[in-house]
Amino acid sequence: MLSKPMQEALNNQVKLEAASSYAYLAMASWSDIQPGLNNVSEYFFKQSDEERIHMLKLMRFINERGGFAMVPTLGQPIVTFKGIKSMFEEFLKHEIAVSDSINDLVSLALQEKDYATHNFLQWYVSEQIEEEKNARVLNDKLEMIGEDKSGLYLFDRDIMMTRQKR
Ligand code: OFO
Repeated sequence: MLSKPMQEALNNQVKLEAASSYAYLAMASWSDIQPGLNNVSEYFFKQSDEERIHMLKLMRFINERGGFAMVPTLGQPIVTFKGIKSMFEEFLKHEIAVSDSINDLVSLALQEKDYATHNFLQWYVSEQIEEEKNARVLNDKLEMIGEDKSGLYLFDRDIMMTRQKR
């Protein structure tokens, strides 16, 4: 059975995963209308779906453990970007915030001696290592490319491969 504070913290994480899904959906849509960024757009559509799965996994766990998973209210995410570079910076910033939040959940689980939740959260810990790394690698590549159009062409062409390796 989940304690009240644990349940509340997990529901906050549900909201954060939903907000991630929304944020990446906005990135997908913005990229979709930029010339030559079709694969970047596809990448974020997929990323958005993945975040929804993270949210669902949490909701099912909360209910399974005797809590009540609440569908959160969401605000509008950032929908337009100065450019591809600033969009990917937002992406990394967001993933770092999610990792911090997962870490806080893990320490709360330990504090509460809730080892079932602690065990469940390990999946998210590994997932965040992967997601943060991916976002960082993509930012590094964009940094390297700078204003080079052909570099950007290759970046878009190859971006889905960085997902397939996962
Ligand atoms: Fe849910 O993994 Fe990214 O945010």
